[in-house]
Amino acid sequence: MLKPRITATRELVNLDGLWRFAVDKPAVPQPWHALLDGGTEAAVPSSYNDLFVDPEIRDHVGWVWYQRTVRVPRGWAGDRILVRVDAATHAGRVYAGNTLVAEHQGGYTPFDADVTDLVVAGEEFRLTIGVSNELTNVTIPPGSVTVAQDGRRSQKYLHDFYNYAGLARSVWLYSVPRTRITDITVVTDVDGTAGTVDYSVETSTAAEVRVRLRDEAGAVVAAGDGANGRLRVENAVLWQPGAAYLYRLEAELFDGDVLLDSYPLDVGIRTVEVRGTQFLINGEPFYFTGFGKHEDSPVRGKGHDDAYLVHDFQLLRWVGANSFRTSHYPYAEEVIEFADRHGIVVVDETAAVGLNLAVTGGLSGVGTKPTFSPETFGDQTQAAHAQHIRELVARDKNHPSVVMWCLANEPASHEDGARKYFEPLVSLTRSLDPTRPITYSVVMFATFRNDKIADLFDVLSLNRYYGWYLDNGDLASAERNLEKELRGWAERFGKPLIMAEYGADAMPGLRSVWDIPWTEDYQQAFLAMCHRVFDRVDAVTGEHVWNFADFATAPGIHRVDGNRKGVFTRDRKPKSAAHDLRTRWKLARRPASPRSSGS
Ligand code: GCB
Repeated sequence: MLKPRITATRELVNLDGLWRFAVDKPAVPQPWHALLDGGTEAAVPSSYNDLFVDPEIRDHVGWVWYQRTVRVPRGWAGDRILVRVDAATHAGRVYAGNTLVAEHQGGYTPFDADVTDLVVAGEEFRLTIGVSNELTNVTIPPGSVTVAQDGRRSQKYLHDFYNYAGLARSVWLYSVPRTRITDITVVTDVDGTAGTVDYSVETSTAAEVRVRLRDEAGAVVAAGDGANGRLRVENAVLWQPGAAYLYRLEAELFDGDVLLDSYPLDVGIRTVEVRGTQFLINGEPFYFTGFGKHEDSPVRGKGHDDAYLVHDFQLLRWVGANSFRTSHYPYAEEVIEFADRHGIVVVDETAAVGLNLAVTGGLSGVGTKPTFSPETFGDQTQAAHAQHIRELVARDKNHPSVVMWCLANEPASHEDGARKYFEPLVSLTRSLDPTRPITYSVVMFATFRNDKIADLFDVLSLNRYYGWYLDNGDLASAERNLEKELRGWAERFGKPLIMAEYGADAMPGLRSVWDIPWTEDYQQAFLAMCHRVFDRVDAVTGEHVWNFADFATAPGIHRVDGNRKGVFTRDRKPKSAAHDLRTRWKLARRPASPRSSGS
């Protein structure tokens, strides 16, 4: 799926700003039939929840409405005109005037509404977007709505981060030519000192395709004719972690000498491969340092914000992180593009968090119902999950920073039914993208003995909390148990292990000379303990601390104004642990530089 861009043949209008806003009231006439007139306005992009002080808006379950008037540029007559919604969390409906033009399920991938036949170049139209935050057993992520005795509806879900909703990313109006490029796929490889770029250009109607590849100085280094082909770049500059280099593929569509459409795509030439217990980028062992993150900030919730984007990447570099995981949903495409340009490696995760009813049983790991069954998460959930994977791969397949797909966070991979559920999703992902390894984040209830799906994946990403949820306050036992478990996974599967989550909550300023959970000192001692273990187990090929920053959670007795496992506070101030990580990852340069490893 191509991101809307301004080119010689395409134009783009950004629709961000203040939109009229209302929560759905079933008794009131359908809001797209008239102007919303309640006087409430909401910022786009932003989650709506924390913008207002009214709990009826914050805790509303169901549809909300955003509306604004849009003028179509007068030069667009004859083009196709589309509205692109970068994200409507978790379901969206788009109306041009009174007409429904698009519906979409899934809160973190973009969708288009074609409004060509409903709008006129040079004139205005009323654009209304409905957004629903409801999660059910057939949505990704899943959840359920409960109705209290007094009729209040509340949303339950199986993950701790707050269920922010709304138009959290940009909305665009854009034009494309009638005969146009509809998609481009590139796959890169390295051949000695040369790089190769296999390209495939899809078009709405058959027409002549020409492509050129330019280096960063703008010089043409390769060119080709036809919708598919291979470009060869002698002495290629590779895209490397920490040293991004992007070529630009210019795809053009011609009718004789007449240019019909043109689209530029940034291309990083690099390879990714799993060999034994190593993760190789450009043939070199790569050791992941970094975090599981969240799109989360005060007031905006999950709203994309370029200032936080720049600052977060500054902090990643400052602390010596070379990578992050998009826990627990695909992030804004701007984030991935930024990673492409700045050489940060990304593990790209779907929004499938909470496919695990075992968590309802607390630490016992036994839920009241099986996770995978027709009554709980069955064929319809799996179909929604498959659609998410298709949309994620369609959006992010050309990004060099994305080195691996993570299909789910902490599914009940130890339960019967997990294999039947995941096997087709693994095959689907491999058929959509045969080039990238795949992983899933393994919940603590799934051990190297009882897990039912680990052999299907290339890399095992372990979420482990020895010293926090287990062995709390007893780091000596935690150290023994963590090492025993990591060795068990390494011996049974012989695959690379990434510690995808390890972390301890810490309240900034709370200090102790003893191992007292919730202090900054304990968070430091906890991380030091984990690092000693990782350095003893060769199969560990990366460490992603949980979490980059404190983040908002659903209300609950286990959280003090949010999840405090951040190494930075929610407003991005370092806790003491941040300095320790910096010493380990950046100043000591161990083990951030590649290690050679056996099993
Ligand atoms: C986990 C989850 C993550 C939570 C974390 C915690 O295992 O994957 O979403 O935030 O634990 O802090 O409990």
